[in-house]
Amino acid sequence: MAVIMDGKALSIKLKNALKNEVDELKNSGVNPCLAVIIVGNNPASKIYVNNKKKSCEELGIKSLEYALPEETTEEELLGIIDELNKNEEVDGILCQLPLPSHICEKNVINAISPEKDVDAFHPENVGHIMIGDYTFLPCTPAGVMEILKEYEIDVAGKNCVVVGRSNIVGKPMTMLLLKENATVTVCHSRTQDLASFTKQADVLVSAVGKPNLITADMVKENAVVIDVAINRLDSGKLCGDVDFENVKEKASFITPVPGGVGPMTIATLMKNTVTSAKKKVK
Ligand code: BQF
Repeated sequence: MAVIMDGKALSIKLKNALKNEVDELKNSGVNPCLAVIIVGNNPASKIYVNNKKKSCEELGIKSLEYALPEETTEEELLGIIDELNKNEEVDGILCQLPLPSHICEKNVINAISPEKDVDAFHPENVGHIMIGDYTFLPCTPAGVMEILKEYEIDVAGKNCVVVGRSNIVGKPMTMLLLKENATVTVCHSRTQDLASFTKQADVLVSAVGKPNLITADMVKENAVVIDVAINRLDSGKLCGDVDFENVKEKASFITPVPGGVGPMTIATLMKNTVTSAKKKVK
């Protein structure tokens, strides 16, 4: 039976430490501020944006919410981003993804000033992550690395398998594991015989979005299993990619959904916002 890795508890611990940093910043006259833009009515996006606002409140970070209607044009959105780029009060800017299909995500990501890009999606920040010298951490992958650190799991020399190759999770996850000297294999929708790879994994990270994609027969005995996905079942319940009930009997460590990686994504976002605000201290 695996140790269940409590991302929720760790996120609270990290946010408590960040709260002290926010208090210190305020004492030196700097008020951290995060601007969150949401376009349209995607119900999951609304929940995520609320989670971000709530964490800002807990830490004493000011949050500005721009809830824009579905019909917002790309031009209007880019105009708001431009204003926020110029607004010296604002330390971090994020635009909640996905965007409605008439807006080009690439144009939006490229419009956010790299200095305020707390999601680390701008190509300039992606480049920094690739080189391994960066200020803004990629939120979800950095959250995963914090969980591994908390449970004293050293990935150096281990076989790590990342399932999923998105720009948001899979690719930056690969870079962070590589930085810590793991041997990393990336699997994706076109991988032939996924199980032949996952069975070799000492550390398995799944970021796909398919319930029960990872079953117990695909997992090596005593593997560390990190479930990054958030799937909403018809029942309304959340689950990840991993068949948790069966895999937990075989793994040595496993993250639950909810309460695993998700809260750590938000904690990293708060950390990036504080990092950005710190640049203002004279
Ligand atoms: C939890 C996200 C897919 C696509 C876009 C806590 C979050 C989720 C779960 C959360 C996510 C997922 C976010 C839990 C932000 C993580 O208790 O398990 C927090 O708010 N997340 C996002 O902003 O965009 C996404 C997943």
